[in-house]
Amino acid sequence: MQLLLGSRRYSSWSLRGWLAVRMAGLPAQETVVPLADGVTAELARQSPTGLVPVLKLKDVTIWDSLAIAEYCAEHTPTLWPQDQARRAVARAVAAEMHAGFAALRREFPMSLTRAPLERQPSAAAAADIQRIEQVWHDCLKAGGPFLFGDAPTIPDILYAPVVTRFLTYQVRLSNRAAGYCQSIRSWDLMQLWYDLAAAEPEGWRLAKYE
Ligand SMILES: N[C@@H](CCC(=O)N[C@@H](CS)C(=O)NCC(=O)O)C(=O)O
Repeated sequence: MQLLLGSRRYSSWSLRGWLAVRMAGLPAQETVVPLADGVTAELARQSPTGLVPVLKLKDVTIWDSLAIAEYCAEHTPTLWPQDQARRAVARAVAAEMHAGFAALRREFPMSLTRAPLERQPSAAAAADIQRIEQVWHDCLKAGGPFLFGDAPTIPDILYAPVVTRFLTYQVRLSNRAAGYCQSIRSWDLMQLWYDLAAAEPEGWRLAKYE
């Protein structure tokens, strides 16, 4: 099994795929391809879409982070909440995140090892942030510290890169949302990803994200 990833500093979708595979304990060999300006020849050769992450199994290639997470959840069902109603809500949270928040993604790219800076969102990105806070509040009022209880599930995996953006760009949040960001940031797998990102070659840095 091979997990193809992009630069850990910048590849938010790769972070999701990696968290899912690691949470499921799947024995994937990890290969990191440096991102550049536009799809590189290496990415075009290795990925059907030229995008990462990609999970390659013996007979199957999975080229989307949510699909990878679903595959992992079939192996490790606790990646979704066990209660049916909560699982249905978790799927809605995951789907909204996977398909949405384009303005936030565009204006606040994931960049893990740059110095934090305060950045003002456009009206569209501010609306994205407001909606994300609403979703988090609705989930966390049941107690947290993760969106669906005391252990991370797929919605937390999908929101993890958003948390890094909020931290990097010093987005002002409610106490509850800020507390959730700290829960994600102090998750041991997130610390490991940050450490691996910091150890990547300096030559992989992209000026547009720094
Ligand atoms: N829907 C895909 C999106 C994947 C995606 O857009 N990946 C970005 C990296 S975060 C990419 O590979 N970009 C290629 C590039 O920047 O050259 C998924 O969920 O995996």
